[in-house]
Amino acid sequence: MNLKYFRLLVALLLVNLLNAQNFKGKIVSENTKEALSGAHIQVKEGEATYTNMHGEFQMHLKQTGQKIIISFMGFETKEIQVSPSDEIMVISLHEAPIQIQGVLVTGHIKNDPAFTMESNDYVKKIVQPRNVADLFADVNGFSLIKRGNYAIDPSYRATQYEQLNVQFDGGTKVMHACPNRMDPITTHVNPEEIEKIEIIKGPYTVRYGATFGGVVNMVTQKPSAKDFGSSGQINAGYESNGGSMVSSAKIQQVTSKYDIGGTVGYRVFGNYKDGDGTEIPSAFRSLEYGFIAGYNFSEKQRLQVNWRQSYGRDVLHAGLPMDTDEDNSSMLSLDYGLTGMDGLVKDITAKAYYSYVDHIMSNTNRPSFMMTEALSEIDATTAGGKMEFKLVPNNRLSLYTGLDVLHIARDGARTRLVKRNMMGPLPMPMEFVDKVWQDSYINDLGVFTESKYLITSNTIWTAGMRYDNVTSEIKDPESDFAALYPDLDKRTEHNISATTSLKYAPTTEFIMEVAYGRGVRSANMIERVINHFTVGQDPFEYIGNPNLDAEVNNQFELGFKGKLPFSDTHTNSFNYSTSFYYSVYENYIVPIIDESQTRKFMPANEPVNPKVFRNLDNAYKTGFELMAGLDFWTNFNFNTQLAYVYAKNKDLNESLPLVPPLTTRIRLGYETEKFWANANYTITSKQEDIAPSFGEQVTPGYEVLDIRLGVIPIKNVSLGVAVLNLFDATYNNHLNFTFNNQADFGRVPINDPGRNFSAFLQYKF
Ligand SMILES: [Cu+2]
Repeated sequence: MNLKYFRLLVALLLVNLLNAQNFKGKIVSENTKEALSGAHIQVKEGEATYTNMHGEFQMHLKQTGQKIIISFMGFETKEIQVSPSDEIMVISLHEAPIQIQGVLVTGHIKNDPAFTMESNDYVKKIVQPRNVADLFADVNGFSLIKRGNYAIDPSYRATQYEQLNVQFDGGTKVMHACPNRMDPITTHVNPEEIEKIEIIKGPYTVRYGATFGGVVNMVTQKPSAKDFGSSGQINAGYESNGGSMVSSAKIQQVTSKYDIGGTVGYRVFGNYKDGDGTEIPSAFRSLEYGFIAGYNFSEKQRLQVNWRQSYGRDVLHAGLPMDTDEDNSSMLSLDYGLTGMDGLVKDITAKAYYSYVDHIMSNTNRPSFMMTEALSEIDATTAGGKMEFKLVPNNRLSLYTGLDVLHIARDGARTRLVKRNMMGPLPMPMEFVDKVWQDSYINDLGVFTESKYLITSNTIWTAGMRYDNVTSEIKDPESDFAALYPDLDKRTEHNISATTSLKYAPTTEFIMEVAYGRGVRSANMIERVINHFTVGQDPFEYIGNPNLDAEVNNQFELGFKGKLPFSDTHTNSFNYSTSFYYSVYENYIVPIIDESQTRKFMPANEPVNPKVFRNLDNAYKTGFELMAGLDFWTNFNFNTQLAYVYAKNKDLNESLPLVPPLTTRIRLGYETEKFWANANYTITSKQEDIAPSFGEQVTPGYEVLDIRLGVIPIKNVSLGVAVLNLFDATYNNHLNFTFNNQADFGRVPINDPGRNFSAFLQYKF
């Protein structure tokens, strides 16, 4: 480095030091006198900081009588005038009426699980119509498994489906009915309602249900104390590629005693075109509405009820053998919270929910319809709940203990009308009925205890353990399935999972974490009971295996994140975070070709031998995520992110399926209160580590540039415009399915959308 610059740097650092802190404070709860760590302190039009683990902070005041604003989640915001002083000023905050937010990540270092990550605040900076799964598209480590434009599943670090514990609002689940996953949990809520997405990167907590790979919690927007009175909003959006329209509205009334709110949304998506102008069958329509009401018995006690329904219609799935005629889902949830009690038990929270999905799909518009008309009518019921106690035996130790239950039941059949065989049309079509789910259920009863212990003032140790009692039964087996598994009976599994982690935060601007988690997942219903259906990415028939052992993930992780401010105001800083992980799997569940079995449906078709789900023992996964960013010139930010996964199935000597390629994201943004703009450049590398036994092929790399602008032209109105895939690149992600049973396409991967202009308008009142 040039000596002149070095001197300048030293001088700058010295100026920072000379500008030393002249105000010290401590933030405590008015009620409990407990120190509050992570509270935000902002000098009006100036510096901002957070309290450390003792609730303490210090800052520099430029003059006497400056106003500071102190805010902390769960407490009322306080504004006071302060002056430079040598004394530590103790400031108490008044607790806000409790709110059941269903959030896992609060920003309180002492309470949050290890290795958490939060997505952006979607509600504030919304610029384009979205699917829920699109919300994951720009989150480091996430990829999308696409079968078209509707049935999109998130994949995190090559972990997907039931390997991820995907939920709403801290525990509510809606399980899909369709064996082809045409209706994953992400399709049952209006994406404009999602406020943020929280991620726990591995099985590092036992409090939110059995977790194999990680927890994904989608937090929906709820009425809060911030918006007392009546308010609402209307949203409308348009996308040029497909001529798609979305519209939604929301109204709410909030008082200190109760709050009620209602939402409704309607979406019509057309078939999109890829970069070459080829139209991809992917259109759909959907309607959603929801209702939420809360009642505060006191400042410490609240009950909340949430009801929502969603209806999908005429959904085209380019990568699946059929299309959705109808998909209807209903969900009811109840949440109760009692907080801030005196004595050993501090908080009690309880949750109960019920959801029902019915699904109708057919092959009416597909080539196979000529031979056989197929119509499936299937349903899924999910019910569950949770009760948790927070115990605080002393001021160093917190214990969370409780139980949760999850019940999943599915039934339904496929009706086939065979019109032709190899000899030609049949004089008399023949009808068959195939049991899709064979009237099955899986019940999971879990008990858990997790402790958080403050070893030193800046080191937190977490340890947790849970036991899951999983019972399953196939109540109405097809005769050939019963013949294959003669001992079919009710089955009980006992799963033990555990975690331990250390969090070290020497300053408020640096955290280092190390964690181990053992996550256990009993086989899902497809893996257990599917009977000669094509449910994979390949043309194989699949046969379930009700005797599968539970899959185990032993995951180790090391990571740190921090911030280096380089200006007085803390608005300019260098941010960084990184995580490295290694997973050793036991009893990994993989479908394997079974030469002792033969195809049941359309026996003339290839391949002749179906796949049967089996446990394998030699598989592992490793990878990392890196992020480095600069906040500069007050309103600018520059960010670069890298995510890499390597997974190996040593038994088959190939990669595990659905492993995303190395992904690099580069983002430049400008942000003020009234205007924001950003450019996202995503470089996805070629993927050569593939799973040929899964029907995978090498996927070339590609680069995509998206540009988004948002503006608040007048009060209460925000307008967003975006150009996605500006260069109109023709590409497909490695995790996209291939076209399936489509007249105009062979078995090649589905291309992603080409250039797409979009606009989004929001009016608040
Ligand atoms: Cu379906």
